[in-house]
Amino acid sequence: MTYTILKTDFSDGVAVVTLSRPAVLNALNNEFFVEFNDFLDDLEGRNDIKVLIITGEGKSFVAGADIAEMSGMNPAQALAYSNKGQETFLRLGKLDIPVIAAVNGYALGGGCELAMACDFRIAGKNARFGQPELNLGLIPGYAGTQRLSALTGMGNALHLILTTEMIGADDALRIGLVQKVVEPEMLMDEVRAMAKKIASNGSQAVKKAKEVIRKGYEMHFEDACKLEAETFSGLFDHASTREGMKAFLEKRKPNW
Ligand code: CO8
Repeated sequence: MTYTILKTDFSDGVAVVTLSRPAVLNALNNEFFVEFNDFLDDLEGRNDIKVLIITGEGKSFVAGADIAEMSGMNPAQALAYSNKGQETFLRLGKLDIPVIAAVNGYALGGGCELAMACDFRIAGKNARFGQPELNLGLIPGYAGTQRLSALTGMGNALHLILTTEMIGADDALRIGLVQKVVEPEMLMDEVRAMAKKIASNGSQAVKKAKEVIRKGYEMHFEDACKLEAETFSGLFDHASTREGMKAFLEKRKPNW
């Protein structure tokens, strides 16, 4: 499929999608959501891809929703746009493969929200995070109020959203917004290596681990533990589980 805003690359079981509107620091517009949903439809139809990486072109991951496009909206249009963004970002958590944000620069507003919707985030040292919506008389609209609290705690969410302070990668790491900080020029190599490591595991177990962590997070603890035990035991029906344990005992690499 050809896109105008997205650049895609598929190799070694890993898909990389690069947002490319560098003239506006990859700001998210309506066209992005159309293309990105098409891309996700395409991805859901493939079984050769084990991990998705999302990144941005140039000096920005994503500098937020496109303010020029948003400025002309009335409340009904803004509601539809917020809903569209929330639904799209929710799809990332529901994908059965892991999604990694490779944050290469500004991740602001909707860009920080996109990164937070991924399963985890790896940042270049030069990355900058923030929710500057209050500067525009707005609040976050792609679930940033909720995901920032969930990932970093309510105090950090209130602090970042109310002050609109932009933080660097090391501070993002300190509050748990990102999981690892790397040299900017090594970002894609490191994230690809991480993705390949994930892809080298039994794909059924990778999918189930994501599913149980994601679903369990929304559940009562004891119900989530039950889900874990059921899923754990269900894997014993899979040849790949038998192979994983057999390979260990035979001191060789599993042949999934
Ligand atoms: N939207 C549109 N254009 C943008 C955006 C954006 N979010 N960010 C940058 N640009 C444009 C600039 O206008 C500029 O265009 P031009 O060259 O034509 O003047 C170009 O990108 C380059 O930007 P700068 O010259 O400003 O670059 P700097 O390096 O000086 O500054 C910053 C970089 C600090 C990132 C700065 O561009 C900035 O502050 N950008 C806006 C950040 C922001 O406020 N983001 C939040 C937007 S609101 C949002 O995301 C809400 C999400 C929920 C929506 C819910 C649905 C309704």
